[in-house]
Amino acid sequence: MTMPLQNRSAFELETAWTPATDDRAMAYTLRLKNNSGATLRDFRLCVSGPGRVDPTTDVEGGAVGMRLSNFTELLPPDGFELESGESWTITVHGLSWAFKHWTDGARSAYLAFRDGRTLAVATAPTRLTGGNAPLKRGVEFYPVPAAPPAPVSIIPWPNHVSVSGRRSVPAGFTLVAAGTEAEEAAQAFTTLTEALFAVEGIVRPVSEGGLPVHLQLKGGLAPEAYEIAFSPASVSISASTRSGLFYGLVTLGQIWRGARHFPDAYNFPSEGQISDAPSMAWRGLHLDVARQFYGEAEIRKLLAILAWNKLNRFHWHLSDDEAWRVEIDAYPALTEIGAWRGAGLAIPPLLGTGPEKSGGYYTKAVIRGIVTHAKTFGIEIVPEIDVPGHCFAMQQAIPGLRDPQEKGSYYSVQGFPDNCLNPVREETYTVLETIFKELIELFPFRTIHVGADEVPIGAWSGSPQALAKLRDIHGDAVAQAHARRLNVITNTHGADAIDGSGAAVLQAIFLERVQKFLASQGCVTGGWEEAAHGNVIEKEKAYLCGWRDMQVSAALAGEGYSMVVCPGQAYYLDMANSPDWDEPGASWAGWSAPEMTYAFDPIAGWSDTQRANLRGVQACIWSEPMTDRAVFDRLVFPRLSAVAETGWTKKERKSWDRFKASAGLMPVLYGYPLA
Ligand code: TNX
Repeated sequence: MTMPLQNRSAFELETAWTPATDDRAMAYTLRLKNNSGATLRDFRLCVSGPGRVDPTTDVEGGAVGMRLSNFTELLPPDGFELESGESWTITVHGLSWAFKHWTDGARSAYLAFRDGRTLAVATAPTRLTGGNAPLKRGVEFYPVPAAPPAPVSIIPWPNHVSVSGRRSVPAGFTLVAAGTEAEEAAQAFTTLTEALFAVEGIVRPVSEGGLPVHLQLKGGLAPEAYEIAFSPASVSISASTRSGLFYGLVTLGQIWRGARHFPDAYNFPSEGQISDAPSMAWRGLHLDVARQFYGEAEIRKLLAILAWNKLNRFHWHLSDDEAWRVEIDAYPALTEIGAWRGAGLAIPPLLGTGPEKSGGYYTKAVIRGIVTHAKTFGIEIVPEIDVPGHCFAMQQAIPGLRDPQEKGSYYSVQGFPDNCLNPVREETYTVLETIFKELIELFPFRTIHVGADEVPIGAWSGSPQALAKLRDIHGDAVAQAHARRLNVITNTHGADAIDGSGAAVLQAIFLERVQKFLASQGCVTGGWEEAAHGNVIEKEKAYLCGWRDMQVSAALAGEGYSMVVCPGQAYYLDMANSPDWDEPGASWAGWSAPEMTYAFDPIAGWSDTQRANLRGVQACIWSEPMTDRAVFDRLVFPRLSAVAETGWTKKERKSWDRFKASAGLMPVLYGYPLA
């Protein structure tokens, strides 16, 4: 069919969600409207977005064609023609999980034809049947009250504040640094304020009215601790490290911004002291750049935002089923193939990306620059290569990884087939060790996160090599039981619990070897909590991220694992802000309003022994619902700062009212206003 030059609305897709009731199944309705002026025939409608059509579902009005995770082709009946001005309606009655929010449904759609051509379809956000509330995206507005609970604006709140007096707000600060550390801290703060608030001129010369700020090292303070002393004519900051001086400057910058922008509400003190130190050593943010790609500029600004929140770890999720994002010299195909999605490519459009080739990766030069930039801001970067599960993209790029005799299929919770590296094949380790060596050279923090999450219970159940190994270790019965899992779809409604299964035994073989290898290179190994299965990793050379159930994190801490806690129900910033349809975001772990994230105590009820194994806290941004940047803003801010305050401020000094009164002053990544 030849179409005239298209404008985007020649084809439109409207989708609607009707929840199940006692007497009616769920219904996900997709209505394709042809406004093109020509008859449409011989086409497939391709959609993607977080929600997934159940492989065994009933579909009215059409059929399900090719399907991979959330990419779905919908096929009209044979010989079907869609006249201009007409609509084609398909109703799907089975999904892997019920929709809850407007970002759950199709976020992109296109028409595909036999000759490989595609045509864009304008895709409206999914509507809740009967609902018409405006859909939320963009940054929530947190007004500064006329009389805030605290006289100075600081997030995270310091542990001792005793300031008084009031002076007119200085135009900015002139940094007076004594010694290398102080000079570096002054330079880092100048870079930071330029990245976040260039026009404000927080750092400025005396000739422009800068108030002198003296920076000096002083012995005896904890690594990130600092002290600030105010006097009418100057300020001085002392710390025992460069990071401490830098954090003192951040606090001072925040006080200044509060008083500068809201002079009637916030104060710039003329007397008194602040002395401060973090309560947790690891204060992190995890970002998934596989599901959606974020370019260098976005990462750099995000790192500046972390620094302004006194967060000091960036966990960079560089690989997943949907993409591979880091340049590896030994395997150029990883980025040539694995970094891109599109119609006709090895990885189809997913999670709202369109038919055009889209995606990207970080070159080694870009990574080196980002690592240095982060270090300037006191942030260490932990790269994650998610193995042995979540490897669909990697396997597309390096096809020989599968056991050649392997047959049948198993599926991951996100609906990817056979996405796990095989633990009993030497090729797996040859490839991985090569990749890790290149990563170690790029990331000087020498901490490598290896994922280990969400391996399906049927993983490797069709691999003769894996089954033979299971038989060797645990006997025939265990191997046979595992073989019976082949082609059994297990986890469409949630991740499999694999503890004690054949898959867990095989995963443990893998992790033991990978962790030993990383230790031999002088590296700490990070893993998600499932890396504890089989209890094979050396605890003193590893840490785990506890993400599902806080009891599991507490128990693992009790067993001696060093824990970073990032509970899905409160610290997963992809979860929606409320249960309402008009909110964007995911729902599998529930929802969390900013106040709930703020109030959440991740170590409530932990014993002293368990607390001794707490490394810290981490917010996690998973990117499935981040199909537009305004959604990112809505989901991440100010909950990121809420987690930061829990990591820094002692529990008894936290106050939501005080936090809320300053939250509107914190920087955001894109700055879309709430719409
Ligand atoms: C679970 S958390 C996952 C991710 C998803 C996330 C979405 C974890 C270790 N695995 O693959 O992106 O849920 O919330």
